[in-house]
Amino acid sequence: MTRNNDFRNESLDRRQWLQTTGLKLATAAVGTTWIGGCAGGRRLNVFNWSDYIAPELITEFEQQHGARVVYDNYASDAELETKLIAGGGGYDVVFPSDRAMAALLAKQVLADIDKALLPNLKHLDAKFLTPPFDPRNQFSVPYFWGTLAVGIRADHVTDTPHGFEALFDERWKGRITMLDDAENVVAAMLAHLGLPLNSTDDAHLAQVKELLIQQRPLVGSYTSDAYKEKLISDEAWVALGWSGDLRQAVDENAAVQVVIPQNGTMIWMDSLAIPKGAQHVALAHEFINYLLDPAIAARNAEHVHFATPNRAALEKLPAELRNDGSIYPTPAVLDKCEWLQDRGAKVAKIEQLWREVRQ
Ligand code: N2P
Repeated sequence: MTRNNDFRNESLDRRQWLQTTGLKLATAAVGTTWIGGCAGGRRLNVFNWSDYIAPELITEFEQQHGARVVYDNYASDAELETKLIAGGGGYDVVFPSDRAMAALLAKQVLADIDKALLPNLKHLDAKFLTPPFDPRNQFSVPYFWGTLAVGIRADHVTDTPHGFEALFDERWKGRITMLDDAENVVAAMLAHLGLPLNSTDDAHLAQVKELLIQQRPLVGSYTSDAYKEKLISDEAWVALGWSGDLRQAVDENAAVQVVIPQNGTMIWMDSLAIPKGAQHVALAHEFINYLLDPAIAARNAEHVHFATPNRAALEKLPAELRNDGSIYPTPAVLDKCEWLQDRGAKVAKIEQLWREVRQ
């Protein structure tokens, strides 16, 4: 079968969005709380994925806007969803994935974005706007996009893989890390098996479960926020991860290489959003608008090495980053990638599978 971006079961809206993105048509644990310096009585509570912003941008924002940023990290959409749905956290800005947006909107836990307060919205590439999960960008502003990829230590794994296969290689027993994320891991495994990565077919999921249970003795750890450091320190030699995190590791240690599976992988986009009940809505908009500023967004992209949806920022990036296929995959590879769909109640099957693998 061919795996492509033809979402046969999806609404026209989603297909149109994917086509508009050009991504098809191109051939198509809560971490440390860190309180920065500063100043003023204004406070912004930010809840973001780990390693997902250039730290100095927080400090600069605090200085420029006379505010104090309280910054917490998380490592999975599930963590964010649980917190917001329980009404906890007191956060003003969060970073849900496309898949999480659907779940959070269904639970009505996000506040409206006031576009009048975001003059820098105009810098976003139109192909990333009006996504199917939020067709008028009423609740979300694109932040970064990327893929599911494999990081390797090329000083040990010398026969460079083309896809996910190194994750199952007995030679790397104990040196393999997997994301601790049911939907992402199952999507990667379905892609590895040549199956549609959104499948919830029982026979397909049974194959995935068997594969993951067979792989389990090889896995050194299941982690969504420590694999970068483990690759850098040589503790891990093969890691399933998100593209930018893996590419950050390359900057720290040239022995690390990023493998974007050439037969296709999951593509995703994270957004900036404001939870309902946020206490600092005006400052949240200032922060979002700041992150959309082309110079700021370019510096952020240079640091995190995820792909920017900000057209003006992209133009500012050094050519070697704009042309880096581990950050911006080639059109031929993108054409084989798929977005995760919101599969509603069927996700329970994937969560159950994951519990059985992780028990
Ligand atoms: C950052 C991971 C963000 C990508 N460490 C997952 N959506």
